[in-house]
Amino acid sequence: MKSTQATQEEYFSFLRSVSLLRDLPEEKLAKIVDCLEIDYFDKGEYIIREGEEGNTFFIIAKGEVCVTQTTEGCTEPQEIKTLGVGDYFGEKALISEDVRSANIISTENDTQCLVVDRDNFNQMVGTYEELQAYLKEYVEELSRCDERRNLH
Ligand code: WNU
Repeated sequence: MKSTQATQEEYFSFLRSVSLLRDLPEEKLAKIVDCLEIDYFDKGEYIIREGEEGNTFFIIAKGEVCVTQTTEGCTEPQEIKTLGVGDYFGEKALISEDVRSANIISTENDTQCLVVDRDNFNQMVGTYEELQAYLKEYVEELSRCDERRNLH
């Protein structure tokens, strides 16, 4: 990300406020700020599509998104939750080395996401064991949720 130092500092302190990244060392966080992309989405726009390949991890900096997923016996994907500022998504495809497992749709105009690509995600997570363990467990829990949802 190329931006003014003021903006860099804003993103730095924002990222520090994201619970997942709370304990990351200073230089790691600064590195993430350096390689961030910012993406903007309008209301109704798909940020992630279930079944597609994905190589990015997202942190919501502004706005709101909803998570929907194909459910057995339903013609339309079902809404499973909404996420807001400071929440993140897209880790599952990166960690499970699988396609996207749900849709992520912006529910507001001018939703802003900080986007981390796979290489930087791996550097952020890979060298930090607690974070890796936490996310891995969370992703396994999501798989169990998916199964349960489709078990009727
Ligand atoms: C769910 N099932 C599935 C969410 C975000 C982060 C964490 C929950 Cl740590 P992806 C689609 C994304 C997926 C997840 C997100 O959707 N997601 C879920 C579920 O019940 N995915 N399969 N709930 S919100 C959420 C925990 O980030 O990653 O790359 O793309 O598969």
